[in-house]
Amino acid sequence: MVISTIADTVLRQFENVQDAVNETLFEPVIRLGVTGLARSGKTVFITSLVANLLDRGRMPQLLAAAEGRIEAAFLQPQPDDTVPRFEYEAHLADLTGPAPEWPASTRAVSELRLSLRVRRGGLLSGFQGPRTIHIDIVDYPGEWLLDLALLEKSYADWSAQVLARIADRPEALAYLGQVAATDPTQPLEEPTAKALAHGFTAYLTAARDAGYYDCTPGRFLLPGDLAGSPVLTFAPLPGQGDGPRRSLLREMARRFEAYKAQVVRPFFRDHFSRIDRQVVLVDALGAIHKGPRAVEDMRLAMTDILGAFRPGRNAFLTQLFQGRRVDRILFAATKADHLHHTQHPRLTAIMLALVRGASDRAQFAGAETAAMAIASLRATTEDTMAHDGQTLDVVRGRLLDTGQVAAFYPGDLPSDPAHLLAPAQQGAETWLDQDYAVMNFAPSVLSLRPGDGPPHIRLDKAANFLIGDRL
Ligand SMILES: Nc1nc2c(ncn2[C@@H]2O[C@H](COP(=O)(O)OP(=O)(O)OP(=O)(O)O)[C@@H](O)[C@H]2O)c(=O)[nH]1
Ligand SMILES: [Mg+2]
Repeated sequence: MVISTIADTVLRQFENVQDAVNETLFEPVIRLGVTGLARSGKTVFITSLVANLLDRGRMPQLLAAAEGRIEAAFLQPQPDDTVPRFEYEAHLADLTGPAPEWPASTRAVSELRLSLRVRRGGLLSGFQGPRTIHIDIVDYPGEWLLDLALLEKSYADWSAQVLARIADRPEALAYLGQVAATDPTQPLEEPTAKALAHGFTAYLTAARDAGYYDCTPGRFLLPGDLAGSPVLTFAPLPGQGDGPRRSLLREMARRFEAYKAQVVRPFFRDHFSRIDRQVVLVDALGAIHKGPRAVEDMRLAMTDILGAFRPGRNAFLTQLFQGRRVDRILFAATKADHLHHTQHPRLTAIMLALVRGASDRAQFAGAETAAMAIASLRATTEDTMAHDGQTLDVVRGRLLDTGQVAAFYPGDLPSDPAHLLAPAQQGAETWLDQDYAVMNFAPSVLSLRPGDGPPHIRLDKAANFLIGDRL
């Protein structure tokens, strides 16, 4: 434990030096992290951001673009040889082809390097030629940040907490039955361990589908190439202490520690600690649609996720960051094209309430934060319709299941987020006064003018906050 902590730190310091050398002598690199819970819109965000940085016709709020200082933008091989490349071309083809579709779910961390050749603004502009600035965009699941909390827990503590939390969830019935039929102090038999891990993974999958967000260990749902390996073949079991030698309990505890050492820590060391700018995507509308329980659950998950951005609270992270930190964090409520723009400020307010503390700068060790409602890829147009003698602000788009074009009124979001969050926190089963609908729209068929990227809402403003000051 101690040795690997020291090794992490030394590696970090070496990288810090290397980054600093690169930055001053050569070309600055901005590492932009993109995260969010499952289906929050990460892949679409990155694809559209890159497309709109390559073709900047729809980026008036990105100041360097508006001032015409970005002379060129191009994709380059990324610097990290062991990280899969973000499949930009494939995702873009999905979204902008003749029969557009949303990209498939992604399962692991991936990365893309976009380089911009930028002329300096202001006084320096006359003296220096254009510089190249690299933007390394890193896509990683928000669930992996939830794993940070595991580092501070022993297997016994973790098991006790998980078993208590899931005790009355219908999705956990089968797994709890398995646990009841297992004696953890028995000698380890691999098939038993495997069956328990399977059962627990099945519970996590069902829980996620039912709208729970507290589905850790994060890698159980997104195993990537670790699927089936011992670090993922454990599950929570009741029991005190380590259990007898060679017992199921003891081996489970060992694998739990291996998961922390070989999965969780390397992610924070190799990816998370190197991020300069972070966007956290939140599908607040999706959670509201699922109901109060999903909203409360998302709030709890977001609180945990954001814990990772307060390194002072965690000894391992403090050591890893060595005073370096994420210096800007954007909270973005995605899929805002489901709402008429008159409701966007309310969506932003709700998301901010969900990530409470976000507006409290001190909590993020001085990082600058901002909040916006965005749509990475706008799939609707706005309209106003007469309904029951009133006018209704609606959006219009092509439905994903039927292909029909429909007008859609999602419900009136409250101007005070507490009207949603309070009942959620108090355990309400359904919303009292409103039903919030979410329709799944298909991406529109696009005919882009040369120089224009795909249509979006406030993606330019988001980009300006995230990287604008460095261009
Ligand atoms: N209308 C609309 N829908 C969007 C937008 N962005 C994402 N979506 C919807 O949200 C779904 C998930 O988006 P992704 O970008 O795949 O989300 P993700 O976070 O990468 O999801 P995972 O890889 O499964 O974690 C898409 O399939 C779309 O249905 C948007 O800007 N507008
Ligand atoms: Mg994805």
